[in-house]
Amino acid sequence: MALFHPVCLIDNDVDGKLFVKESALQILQKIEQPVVVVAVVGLYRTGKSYLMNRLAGKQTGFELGSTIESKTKGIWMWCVPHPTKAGTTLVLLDTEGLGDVDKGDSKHDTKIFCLAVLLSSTLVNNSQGTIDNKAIEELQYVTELTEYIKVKSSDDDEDDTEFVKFFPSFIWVVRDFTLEQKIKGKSVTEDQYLEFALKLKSGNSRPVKEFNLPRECIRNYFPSRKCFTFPFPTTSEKVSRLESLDSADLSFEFLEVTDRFCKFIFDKSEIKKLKDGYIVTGRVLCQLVKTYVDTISSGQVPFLENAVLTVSVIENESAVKEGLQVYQTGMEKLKDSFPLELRDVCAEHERLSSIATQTFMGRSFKDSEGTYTKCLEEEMNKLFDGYLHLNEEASKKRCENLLTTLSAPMTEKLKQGFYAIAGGYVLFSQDLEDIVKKYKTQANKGVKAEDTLEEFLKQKSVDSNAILQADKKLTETERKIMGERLLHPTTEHDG
Ligand SMILES: Nc1nc2c(ncn2[C@@H]2O[C@H](COP(=O)(O)OP(=O)(O)OP(=O)(O)O)[C@@H](O)[C@H]2O)c(=O)[nH]1
Ligand SMILES: [Mg+2]
Repeated sequence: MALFHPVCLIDNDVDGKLFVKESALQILQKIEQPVVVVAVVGLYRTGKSYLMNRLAGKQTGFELGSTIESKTKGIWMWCVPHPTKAGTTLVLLDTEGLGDVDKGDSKHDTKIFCLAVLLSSTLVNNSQGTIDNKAIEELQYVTELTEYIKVKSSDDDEDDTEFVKFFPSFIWVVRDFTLEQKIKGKSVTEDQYLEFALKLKSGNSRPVKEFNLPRECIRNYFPSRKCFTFPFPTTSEKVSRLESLDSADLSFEFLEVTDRFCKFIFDKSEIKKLKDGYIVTGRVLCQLVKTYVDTISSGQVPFLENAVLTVSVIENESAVKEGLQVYQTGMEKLKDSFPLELRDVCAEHERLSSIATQTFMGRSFKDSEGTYTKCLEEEMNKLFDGYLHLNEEASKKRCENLLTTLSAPMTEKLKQGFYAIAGGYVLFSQDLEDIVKKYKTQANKGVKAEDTLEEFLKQKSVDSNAILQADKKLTETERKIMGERLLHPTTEHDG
């Protein structure tokens, strides 16, 4: 499922309130593949959209701005096939630049930042220049995360480490990096440079605490960190139209870091997972987006466990449906060969139930109480009862048809009064016995073979009785006539 262009996922309404775009949700809803979600955050006008386009392997896509006004609004999404992980979709989230003073809601940026953290498996923090105190202070939103995101609704005193189970890995990207990468005269790697910038000061004074707080937050919430320093991309005249430039116009070093950055994301960025390792597919991400945006935009604090619970309900309901579908499709096929013996229907029921349960398990999520497993079982048993009934009906019909065919000559004879003679009962009984014999030799009559025969014989016993009575009467009369003849042997001859 590839989208040829980015779409708006989360937008601002006229009052600046965030809302989800239904059309984008429909795209996510259809993605059954696991997703790697890379979100970029950072100050406005710092080349975030440009970088995301590079990740999509495209020159253009997310719109760039060429003025000083911030361009991207809300959160935009681009779903592309993962370039190196087959069967996986790469979801790129480009966010509205932070720090633009024109915004109405002072908490707007925090909300965007929180959503990026909540939805991504890799968070790219984009900044310009150097990682100095100013750059870290610009990431003040991390210090508010505990206020804006909670793990459980019950626990007041939360352990920061709980976040780690839900939070993305973290990449700090520095654009237009001009400094020499040296600490105390010694060359260092980009990662060492980042770790140096995040070093804590010792002491308990207020300035020290203020200095340490964002650093502590970054270190605690994002234990997996990586840094890339990008040099200035091109000459200053060309930089404002970067997307229309050939790679020949870009500096070699810039291209090298861009390639390394993209390769790192493709190789190391993990599939988005929920707590306990549950893999997020496009469909699950769709539920997460809905849940989180609804909560955040209504001014409430999203509880990660609640979101997981909401997703689990939706996913488990779908898992039951999917399992049931597998079962039903199989049983519908079996139905074509009804009537079957009970053991054959049962065997197929068992086989399909087990496949359906496996299908369910593949998708179910946190069904520790077994509520949905039970629900699937109950629904399958209900369907099974229906199929058993259909199998009985099919058997009954086949047996009835068979008996109608086998007894057709007898029916004709009855009509013509063939048995209405002395000794007719014996003839009728022989014919009936014949029918039963033939009936019993026929295969594939199904579960209702005995019952239907019994019912047939019950019906025939009415005829049988009538014939017996008539037979008795006729025999009696005949005997009487015979007796008369014996008594008066001449009468008849003479008469
Ligand atoms: N100096 C410099 N300019 C860049 C770089 N990357 C992109 N630009 C230019 O910066 C301008 C803004 O780029 P965008 O990618 O739109 O920046 P953004 O961070 O998405 O901006 P907002 O959406 O407004 O937050 C464009 O003119 C780009 O050509 C870079 O690494 N260095
Ligand atoms: Mg942008």
